[in-house]
Amino acid sequence: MDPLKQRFYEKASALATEMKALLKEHGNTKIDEVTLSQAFGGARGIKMMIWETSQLDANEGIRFRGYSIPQLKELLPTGPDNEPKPEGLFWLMLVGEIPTAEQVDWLTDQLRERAHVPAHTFTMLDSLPVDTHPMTQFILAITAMQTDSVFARRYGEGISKADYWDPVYEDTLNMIARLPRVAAYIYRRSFHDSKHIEPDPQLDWAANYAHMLGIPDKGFQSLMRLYLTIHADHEGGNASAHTAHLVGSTLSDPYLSFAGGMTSLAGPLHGLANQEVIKWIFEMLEELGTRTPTKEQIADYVNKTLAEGKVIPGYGHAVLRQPDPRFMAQKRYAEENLADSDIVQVVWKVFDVVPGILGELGKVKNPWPNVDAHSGAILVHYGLTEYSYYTVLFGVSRALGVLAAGCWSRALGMPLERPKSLTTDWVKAFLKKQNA
Ligand code: AMX
Repeated sequence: MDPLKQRFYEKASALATEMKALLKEHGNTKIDEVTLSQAFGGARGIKMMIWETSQLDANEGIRFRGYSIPQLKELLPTGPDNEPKPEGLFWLMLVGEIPTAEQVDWLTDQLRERAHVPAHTFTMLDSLPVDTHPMTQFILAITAMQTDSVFARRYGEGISKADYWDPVYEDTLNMIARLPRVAAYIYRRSFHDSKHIEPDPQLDWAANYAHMLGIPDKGFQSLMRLYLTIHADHEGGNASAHTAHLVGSTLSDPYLSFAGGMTSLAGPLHGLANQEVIKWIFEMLEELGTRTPTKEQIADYVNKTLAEGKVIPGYGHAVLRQPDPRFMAQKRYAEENLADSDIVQVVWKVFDVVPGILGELGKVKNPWPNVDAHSGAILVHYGLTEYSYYTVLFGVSRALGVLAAGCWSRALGMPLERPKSLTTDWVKAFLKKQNA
């Protein structure tokens, strides 16, 4: 058994035993109560799922196994630059331990060895119209690779429940290894005449993805290490993670459950917001006829967007109540590396203007920027201007978290997820009975 798999098995077996004992003693302990507003309002805040890899605090933001993003920057092994390698974050999320540089190198090698994408995936992609949205291509490609699912094969052969975690681990590593190749292929066929770039075996996972996208700048490799780390996980309740968790709970294999998660990420209120932000900024600059708008001009444009009944993309969050630390990490990166970029400066001015306006509306619970408010401007700086591709980058990163969490779900024997739904008539009858 490989060392990561062995460590995961030890950790998961210990927690599975602890979990059984905990439920035996405290299974009837209440951890939450549900209001009608929550039932009608998108289940906000209801504690109803176990997700080991990360947890979100409304004010502090995301912590991966207890570590904040600034702490990870200090603790995780880095590339030749000072940015952490996402492989290290995956290790941390899977086994709860900060890996050594040697362990991360081992994982990079593993991913390199497992990176072969089945040929029919490319044949299928090439059969699609070239202007098919990159997220649609990504979801189809993940689904096409499902023919290689170790879990689906072993389930068909008749595997014991106790062993589910093992082929799920194999699918997880294989899929993470393959996603950069597939994602880069989609980018090159969509925007660069299908002039594909072979992987570079000298590079780590994130840098190799940057290389295959065709952006040689070392700064872009460094950005990709940061980008693929900070987008990896955001606890279990967000739409993409929750969808993957729900689909996986039916014992649908990791390829199909991750593809399901990506269909959620492709929505503009979730991951697609990263394309919407830069589209909104470009449209604003076009309408104003300048690349250096004043704050007053931006405020007018924000008010116009709101008056048209639209949201300001990149702002607001269902859980966060402060500027997203993932936004702040990208701001820090931009301040250190590309403070002169005019688009980056527009993002910073928007940050000065939007929270005040959204706050004034009185209904927006979080007027602050989320992760998607900054990423596009940095990508534009490095020449990745085709914004319909941005959510694919997010998706490649999100694989690290939701697939690691999927290993835990199967190792802990998590059951089929099946909450209760109600009709409005049921609610009315319930209230009538209560008030009688
Ligand atoms: N611009 C305008 N109005 C906003 C807003 C924004 N950025 N954020 C919230 N609101 C509005 C809501 O539309 C809602 O209006 P309504 O009562 O008329 O329907 C009201 O404020 C209350 O919403 P909320 O409780 O503050 O937010 P929520 O939990 O319902 O929704 C989110 C959260 C992210 C969907 C919302 O803030 C939004 O639409 N933001 C813009 C899209 C975006 O950036 N999404 C990315 C989120 C991060 C991610 O998943 N990648």
